[in-house]
Amino acid sequence: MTAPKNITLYNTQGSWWAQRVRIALIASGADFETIEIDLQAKPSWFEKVNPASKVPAITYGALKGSDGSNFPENVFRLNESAVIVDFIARLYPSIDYEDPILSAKARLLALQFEALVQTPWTTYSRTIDGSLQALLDGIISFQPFIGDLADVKEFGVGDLLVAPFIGRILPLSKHELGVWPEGSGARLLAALDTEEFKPFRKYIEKISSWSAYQKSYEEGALLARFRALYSK
Ligand SMILES: N[C@@H](CCC(=O)N[C@@H](CS)C(=O)NCC(=O)O)C(=O)O
Repeated sequence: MTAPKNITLYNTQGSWWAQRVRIALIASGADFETIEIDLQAKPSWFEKVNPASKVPAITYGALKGSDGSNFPENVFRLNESAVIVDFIARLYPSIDYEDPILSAKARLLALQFEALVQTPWTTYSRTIDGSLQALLDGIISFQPFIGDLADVKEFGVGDLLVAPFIGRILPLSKHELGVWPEGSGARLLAALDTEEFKPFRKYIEKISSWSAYQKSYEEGALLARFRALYSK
């Protein structure tokens, strides 16, 4: 295959969808450029990059040093974080597990996380009477999908799809950043600190130790985004 072309990422710090793509690009070792988009004041040309007007989006093959407003019409552009990550994985296969079985397990984990944890977490953290028990039940059903992945030292596409979401549960809880009664974050942390949730904590530790994840993530920006979102 010919060498990959220049990738430009249209990013917003604090966006978890964009963080997926940042992790993929950092893990790939690609020489990519980043253009920050202020979602409160999007530039008029941004709709040309992504008609859905959302981050993340990428261009592939644009000249380096573009400010985003002046790339040629025929440059390839792509949106939707999971599709962009797949595209990057085709260009840089090393961002996924070499073992197809581990790759499939991690993708299944990401899918199950969305169904079993993401939804009850959103309800718990964004509604005043969300159920802690429903969230804990979801995590218990999710844990078997972690299996041996928490012990494997490698990382893959499934892990990076889930990382921005699983990675913020602990910091947001610690800083009580939810639309929830005060102390809800502390109650969740106390529950997760028990033996029953050891696999979940272990998997979060694995993600947190990943250098591509660490480099993709600035806790200050994440907390600021949620403080603004929740007017806290
Ligand atoms: N399904 C899309 C979701 C992207 C998305 O919703 N991005 C948010 C930021 S986290 C956005 O750009 N929203 C537009 C806005 O706030 O105006 C993906 O996976 O890329």
